[in-house]
Amino acid sequence: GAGRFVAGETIRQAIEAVRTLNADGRIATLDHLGEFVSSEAEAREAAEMCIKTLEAIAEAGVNANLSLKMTSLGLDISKELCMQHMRSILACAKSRGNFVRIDMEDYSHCQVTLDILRELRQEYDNVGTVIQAYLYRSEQDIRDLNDIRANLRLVKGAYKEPAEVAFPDKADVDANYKKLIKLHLDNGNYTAIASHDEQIIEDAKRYIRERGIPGDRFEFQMLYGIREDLQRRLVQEGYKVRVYVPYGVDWFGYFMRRLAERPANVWFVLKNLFK
Ligand code: FMN
Repeated sequence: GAGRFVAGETIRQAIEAVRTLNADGRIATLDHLGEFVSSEAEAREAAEMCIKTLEAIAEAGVNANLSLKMTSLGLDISKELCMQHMRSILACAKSRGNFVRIDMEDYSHCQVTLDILRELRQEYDNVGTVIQAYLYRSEQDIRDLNDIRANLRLVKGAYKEPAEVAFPDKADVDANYKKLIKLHLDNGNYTAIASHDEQIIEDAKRYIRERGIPGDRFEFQMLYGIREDLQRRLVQEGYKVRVYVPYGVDWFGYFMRRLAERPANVWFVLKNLFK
């Protein structure tokens, strides 16, 4: 087993992890790991896994939606191929009354991701994506996405990006993050605040309280196994908390990014890699 940060390798194990979260009031988003797709056949398999996951969620009756990475659906092979897979996945989600979040990957995929979101939103309303506060362009993107009332997860950003496109200083990322949360909330659009940073979370809570923003307009999100104390505390305070639950055999990339974020995670990564 992959251990503390990954919910298991099978859909069944992932659903069990969601059940446990649901039991104490947390909801979930399931992500079938698999980023390194090089063939059309692998992309099709990944799309089928997304559909199986949506069906398993519906059959189990658990409270979870789906997160996915479009590079795993063949985005680097062809945009059209990826869009076809997205349409099948969204049709399945729609028939099950569920929602799909497109994770944001590195900067080279940012524009095409937003283009695809726009196109898909003409046919489906149950899809959203992610905006990264470390990118200079993100404020304008949020303003532009207001015309489709985009449902966005806002994050700091996890990839290594050059100073040409992203704030190099953490303080600037944090300040921009707080600003973007307020901007998207003020526009009246659904805002998922995905962070383990208590300073960011407290700032968002204060703003939400001051403005009287209704509870059906936002949620907090955290990664499976990280800051469980904070996850539970927010639930106790009455906030909606969604936990990102990765599962599957291809979890190496997931661990490597946790490591890149915080070198102190190295022992967890090593322990989990060789367990
Ligand atoms: N980072 C991305 O670049 N793209 C994503 O799609 C993305 N999704 C995330 C989903 C969740 C639920 C969380 C908690 C984080 C996600 N991140 C994503 C990672 C954040 O950008 C960030 O690297 C990480 O949360 C550490 O920052 P923090 O101190 O705000 O938690």
